[in-house]
Amino acid sequence: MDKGQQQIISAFDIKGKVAAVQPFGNGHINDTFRVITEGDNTPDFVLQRINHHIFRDVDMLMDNILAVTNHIRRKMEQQGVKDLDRRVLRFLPTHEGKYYHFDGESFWRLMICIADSESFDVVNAKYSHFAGLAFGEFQNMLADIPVKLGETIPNFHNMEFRLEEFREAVRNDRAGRVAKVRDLIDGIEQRAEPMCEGERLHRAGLLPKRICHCDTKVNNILFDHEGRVLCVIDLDTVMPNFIFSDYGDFLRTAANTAAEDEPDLSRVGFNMEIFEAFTRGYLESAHFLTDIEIAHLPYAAALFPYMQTVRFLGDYLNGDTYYKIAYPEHNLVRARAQMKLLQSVEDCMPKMKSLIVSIMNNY
Ligand code: ADP
Ligand code: GN1
Ligand code: MG
Repeated sequence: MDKGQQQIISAFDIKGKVAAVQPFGNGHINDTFRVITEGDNTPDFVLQRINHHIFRDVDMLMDNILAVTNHIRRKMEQQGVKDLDRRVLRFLPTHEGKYYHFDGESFWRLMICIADSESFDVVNAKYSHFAGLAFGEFQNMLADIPVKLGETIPNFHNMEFRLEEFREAVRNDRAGRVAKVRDLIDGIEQRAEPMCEGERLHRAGLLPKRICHCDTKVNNILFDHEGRVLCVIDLDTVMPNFIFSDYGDFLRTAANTAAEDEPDLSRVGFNMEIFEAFTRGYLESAHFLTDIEIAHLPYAAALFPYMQTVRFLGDYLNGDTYYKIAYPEHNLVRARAQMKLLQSVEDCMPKMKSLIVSIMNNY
């Protein structure tokens, strides 16, 4: 542990002595560390450097997260849930009573590390079913949050906006990379109109925005050792959105037969067993869904690999300014893998539609 980290941690109101600080997790946005404490009486902590180039209003960000975690904790208390510090994130205040510490350069936050938990980049059907239940329940609990949450990243999952941003990246060609990705740009443009269906339905008053997590990557859930969901984490993007966000982004990550950035495209595909298990769980717990929302779930399964192709390729064209990359062509490899996943989802469209009809008929 270096002196800088020690100073940052000492800004927070915690008991116990720190034994070590280690890098933690596979997130693309924040820098995350596990803070290991001495002895068994103090929990370990998770220290995060907030990416304030992406989350520009850190006060709004932390106010949102505190509102969300307090609301969920109250609901769970009413339901008699035990072990609350493993079921909902708990952030620690600084000695000044704030929920982040600014060290002159970066913003830091500290939360309790959820003990005996696991996070995965790959899950089986059983875990996916529990994840479906958990995200339906998460949206359910937040439906009556009494405060208006801010949009921590404006237009985050607005497909029309993401396409405008992408077209600007193509026009500017800042990194001189457009010529070698023409095939991908064409694939994006061919699908642009149908992929903006969500925004059109919303303007026509047919599709509501509800409080969603908006980053339901499978590694943003912590499971216990039996595969049950303990806690939904990474709450930076909780905001009003179409439920498609939470449904689609989980499938984008969990139902992919390969990694998000798999270079061998023959390994990338859409796993219908995971699709079915997650969809069953989600439909079991998300009782509030309208017929239009349910009918568009297969659209949502396609929308997220599509949106992610647009976002990864856009970042590649801009010279890799948004996502952390591990090697120079990483964003292009990610974009190609997401396009391949999208093609595979498109092939499964008829099967997905009939499966959803049959699940709904059996309720
Ligand atoms: P990012 O926005 O960069 O994805 P996350 O908040 O998702 O950051 O944290 C990155 C990883 O750290 C998670 O995928 C998870 O493995 C681990 N992690 C984060 N918070 C906790 C926590 N409170 N308890 C246990 N593990 C955590
Ligand atoms: C980012 O923070 P992380 O790694 O869970 C991104 C998501 C993308 C995802 C792609 C704030 O998620 O929107 O879908 O990478 N988060 C933000 O893997 O942009
Ligand atoms: Mg994350």
